[in-house]
Amino acid sequence: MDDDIRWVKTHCARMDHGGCALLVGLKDNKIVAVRGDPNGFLNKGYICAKAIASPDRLTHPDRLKHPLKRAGKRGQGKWKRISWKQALNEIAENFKKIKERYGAKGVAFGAGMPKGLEHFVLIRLANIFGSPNVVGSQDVCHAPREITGVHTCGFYPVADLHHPSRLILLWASNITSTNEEGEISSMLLKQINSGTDLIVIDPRKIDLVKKSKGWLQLKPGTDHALALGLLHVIIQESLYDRDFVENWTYGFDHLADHVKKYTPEEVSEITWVPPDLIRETARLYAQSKPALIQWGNPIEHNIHTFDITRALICLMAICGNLDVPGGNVHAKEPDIMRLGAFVRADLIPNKRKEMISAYHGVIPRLMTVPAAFFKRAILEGTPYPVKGFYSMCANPMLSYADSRQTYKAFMSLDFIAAADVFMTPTAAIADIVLPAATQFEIDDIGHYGLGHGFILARPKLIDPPEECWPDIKILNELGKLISPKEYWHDDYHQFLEDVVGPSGLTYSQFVDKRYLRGPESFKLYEQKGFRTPTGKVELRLSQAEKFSLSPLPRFQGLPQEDDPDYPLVLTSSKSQYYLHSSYRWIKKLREKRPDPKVEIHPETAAQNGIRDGDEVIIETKFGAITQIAHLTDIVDKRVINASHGWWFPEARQEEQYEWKKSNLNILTSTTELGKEFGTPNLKAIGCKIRRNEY
Ligand SMILES: Nc1nc2c(c(=O)[nH]1)N[C@H]1C(S)=C(S)[C@@H](COP(=O)(O)OP(=O)(O)OC[C@H]3O[C@@H](n4cnc5c(=O)[nH]c(N)nc54)[C@H](O)[C@@H]3O)O[C@H]1N2
Ligand SMILES: Nc1nc2c(c(=O)[nH]1)N[C@H]1C(S)=C(S)[C@@H](COP(=O)(O)OP(=O)(O)OC[C@H]3O[C@@H](n4cnc5c(=O)[nH]c(N)nc54)[C@H](O)[C@@H]3O)O[C@H]1N2
Ligand code: SF4
Ligand SMILES: [Mo]
Repeated sequence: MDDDIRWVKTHCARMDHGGCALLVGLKDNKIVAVRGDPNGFLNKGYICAKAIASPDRLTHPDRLKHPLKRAGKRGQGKWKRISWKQALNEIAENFKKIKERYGAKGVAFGAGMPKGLEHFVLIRLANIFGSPNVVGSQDVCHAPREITGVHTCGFYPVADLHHPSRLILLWASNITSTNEEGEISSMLLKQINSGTDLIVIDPRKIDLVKKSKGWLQLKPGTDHALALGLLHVIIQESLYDRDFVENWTYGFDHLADHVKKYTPEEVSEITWVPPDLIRETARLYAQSKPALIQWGNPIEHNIHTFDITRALICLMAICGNLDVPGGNVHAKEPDIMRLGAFVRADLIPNKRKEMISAYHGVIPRLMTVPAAFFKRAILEGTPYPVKGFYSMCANPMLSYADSRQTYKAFMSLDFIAAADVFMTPTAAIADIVLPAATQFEIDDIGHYGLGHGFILARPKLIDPPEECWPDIKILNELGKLISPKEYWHDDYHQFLEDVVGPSGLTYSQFVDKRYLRGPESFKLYEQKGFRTPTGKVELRLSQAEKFSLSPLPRFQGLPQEDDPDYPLVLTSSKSQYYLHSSYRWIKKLREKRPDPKVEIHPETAAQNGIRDGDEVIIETKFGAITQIAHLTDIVDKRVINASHGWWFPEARQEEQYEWKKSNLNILTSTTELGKEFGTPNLKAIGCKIRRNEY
């Protein structure tokens, strides 16, 4: 070992939701090595390829290093370097001008996947400025799970991998690639290696199928039908937890009556899963105690997400798996500042009525604006015009459904500011671009606000280059210019102290401790009841009519009806080497996955004259893109699995880096949206394929 290297501890971040404890080797203000920390609370030494490559983000020659102002027409790729003072003043002037003319709600604040504490400082800035419009990716990422959970059982039921389970139902979660929201796959593997059964519910034969007792290869977008089929069997065969159902649920008879029609045979027709496999899975889930559902993102990628998540929580409940160790639990937060207080929710008491989504009648408690409604406000002025946008840690040109519409909407905005670490298709059409300092260069707190019952220390280890600033500092300084100064700190570090303050620790003591975890207590309902209007798990929602929600989970058809002109079903999954649209510019990662690949069954490929490695045109009713064929029988003959998040940093900036060529969201649309969350169909879309003949 090199004696000059100093090893320090932190947690990995911003390559996914983060969570693995790391040992980072430092030399001369540079990171020279990254390892998994064997003592890590979540990972016990595990580390992935993205984390090993993560220091390369910081030293890339093309990284943004100075504030930039658009010099030519929007999107022309011409920039002028300006000072931070000028950049912040220009943003402030534009936002104030829009506020005067259209009200504060005419400015929207956007963030993508929550990456760290800045996500909540951004919400705070919007609240203090007076805008109810924070645009997030929540409509397609976790809000359906979390908010449906709150309505059904009073909390967000998180898979508890910290205690032994008898069975894990891995439902639409490719955890060995995604480790989603800190559910680190090494924890799950440890359980399986010590005897926990695994059932995989995925249209693709993912790696973990090898270790599973059963694999349900369902048709994409039919999860609600499958879950209703499982409920049917469990109730019909009286396999449910009678004590729990009797004492702690509301509306069981309604549910029982309602699911009678979802027989395994009926459900099999819809889902392609054989009826006996549906029966066996239902029996195994009901009879293994405790059992947990590790649920993944595709349950939130179609217009029926509310029905899917409702049905899954009903399953957890009637089998007695809610809030028991090794089940799906209410993770209790440590003693830290409450989110509402941190973001100053009190300053905007009418937010729920004033935000863009109120007009569309979304489910109560959805506090970020779905992207589709945000774009309608820009393009149609419904319910009112939006003219300015601050984009941070996000790349909407790739991540919002219907990228052409996103382009059109953004090009018609009066003013856009974007903070990023690298130029992106979104930043390329902004008016001001701000260079952000990022993981390893900033003091940060991980997992705040995610509902997993812990926060992680991510201290600054090295200095950022040139003029890069932490997002929290940018927001703190911008806040002073566009809103009353008393809500902002002299030194932005105070925000970190504010969060950990109630625990009695300073930020630096928290760093020494590495993480804070809430108390491990279960079955809190036995003392206090469930935090729902009836005090019970609401299998039938008692206030459904009041909020125009369906009282019972339904099957209302496929996300998109079958269409013979588009005979294949398009789905997608995240790449293990990238985070959404990020980091195609990191050489070590690009070498591992140089192209956007689309998985096609060999027979389907042959029928369409496609060979392995061919460039393939994928076409839906909404658009066409090209990706590279990868022939594999891990997908069904009727399904293709395409890559998400592709743009080409090596392409020309004035063409926004070929954002249309392989971008999955050229194939999606916002014409049909789920009513409760404004969720578009990102998956289960009819498509056809052909070889690109040039
Ligand atoms: N079709 C389709 N669409 C999808 C999905 C899908 O599966 N299919 N997935 C959806 C989901 S689940 C999500 S969460 C969203 C994600 O949507 P986004 O969050 O918009 O996607 P990212 O590519 O992660 O964009 C993050 C940007 O943040 C920048 N960045 C990284 N670190 C920092 C930092 O410290 N500071 C700043 N200022 N910037 C930083 C990166 O360079 C990158 O440009 O996409 C959604 N869209
Ligand atoms: N490497 C990496 N890690 C990530 C991310 C990333 O971009 N890259 N993104 C982060 C974010 S923001 C999120 S939200 C999570 C998402 O991570 P996951 O929850 O794992 O989501 P996906 O990778 O989109 O899909 C998971 C699995 O669902 C399957 N699937 C596709 N369609 C369907 C369907 O209709 N029904 C069912 N049952 N299964 C289906 C796919 O084949 C895939 O194997 O990962 C986080 N971690
Ligand atoms: S799984 Fe996620 S948190 Fe863990 S090392 Fe990889 S990128 Fe980092
Ligand atoms: Mo996400």
